[in-house]
Amino acid sequence: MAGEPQEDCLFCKIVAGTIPATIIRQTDTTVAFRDINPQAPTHVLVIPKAHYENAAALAAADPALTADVLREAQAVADDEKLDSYRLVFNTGSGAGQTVWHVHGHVLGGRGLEWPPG
Ligand code: IU
Repeated sequence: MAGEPQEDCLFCKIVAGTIPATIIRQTDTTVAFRDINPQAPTHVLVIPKAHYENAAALAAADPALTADVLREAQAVADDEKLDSYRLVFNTGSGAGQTVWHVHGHVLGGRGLEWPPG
């Protein structure tokens, strides 16, 4: 069923606490944790606790939860004292998505070039 935990999903396991992560924020509906392979001084992933494959699936199923994720991304930026940051939702393997549980990358703390690679 949409939103239900998936047995083979690493981020569902982080939500469940069965694999480790450096969690920096948590709400009833979301978790924010540091990326294990940081690409910037601040690199935090914000995820809904519920399992959706990507941002579009999340938005279609649960607009309020989508807003929770976006609000938490800003809260991470505030906590990290970032006055600018990039929020990225890689969608599809061609765009670099490797984990199929929607996650927003909050990247900041250095200059970020445009266009991205
Ligand atoms: P992507 O957009 O799907 O490529 O992002 C997945 C990210 O998840 C990537 O930056 C990994 O370094 C990160 N990550 C993590 O932080 N902890 C984990 O246990 C695993 C991946 I697996």
